[in-house]
Amino acid sequence: MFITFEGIEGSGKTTQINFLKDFFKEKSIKAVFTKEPGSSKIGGEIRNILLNKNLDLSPYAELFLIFADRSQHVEEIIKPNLSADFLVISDRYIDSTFAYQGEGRSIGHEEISKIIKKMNLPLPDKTFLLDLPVSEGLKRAKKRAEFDRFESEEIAFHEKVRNSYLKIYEENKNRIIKIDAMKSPNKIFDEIEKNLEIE
Ligand code: Z5A
Repeated sequence: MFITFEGIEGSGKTTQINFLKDFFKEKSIKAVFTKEPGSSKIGGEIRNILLNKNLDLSPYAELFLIFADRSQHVEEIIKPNLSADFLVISDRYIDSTFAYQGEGRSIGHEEISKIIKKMNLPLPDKTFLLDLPVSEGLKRAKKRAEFDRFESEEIAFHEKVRNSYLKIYEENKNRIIKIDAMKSPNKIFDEIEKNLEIE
């Protein structure tokens, strides 16, 4: 089973994934936790470029770096673990690309769909979308560290990303579980646990 977590910056993905790690440990459920960008060795190098706010990447340079990272991630980590019947949990995956590059950078949904099909990427079985207002997400992210290249974008960019996620949810309600990320971390995890459907 392949599960992904999605949402704007500061939506609480890392917090919930840490809860999930503890939950699985308690239940002795084996799972592989991974994230994008940057989980493979090559991906780590790509992540440094993608998040460097001193670099002025063009939209397509950014898009192809994201897909270069994803290709390594899928071939080295996701596919082998899914083939071995492990549960794989990724912090961000294809919905991030639709939201950030497709909508945020105005590349378009169709273009991105074509690349995903061509790459024959495994699709998630279930996705948790943590949704909250942009102002709150950025406030939370700001508390943590200096803003990276994405976080430094204008509010309008982040609003486009959030709206795109909401649209993707409307079109994929069979796969995506949307959770109000303004709730307390414990309440959010209760909803995740309820929707996991894992014995
Ligand atoms: N990107 C892309 O453009 N296209 C793609 O296809 C992919 C990625 C795959 C990776 O960033 C960047 O890559 C990302 C999009 C782009 N943009 N940015 N930036 P990253 O990996 O560095 O970070 P992130 O994925 O955006 O996550 P994040 O900013 O680290 O946030 P988070 O993991 O969702 O949140 P958190 O760390 O769990 O929580 C943030 C703070 O809020 C923290 O202080 C918590 O204690 C607090 N928190 C958490 N939950 C709550 C609740 N419920 N209430 C109150 N406070 C809370």
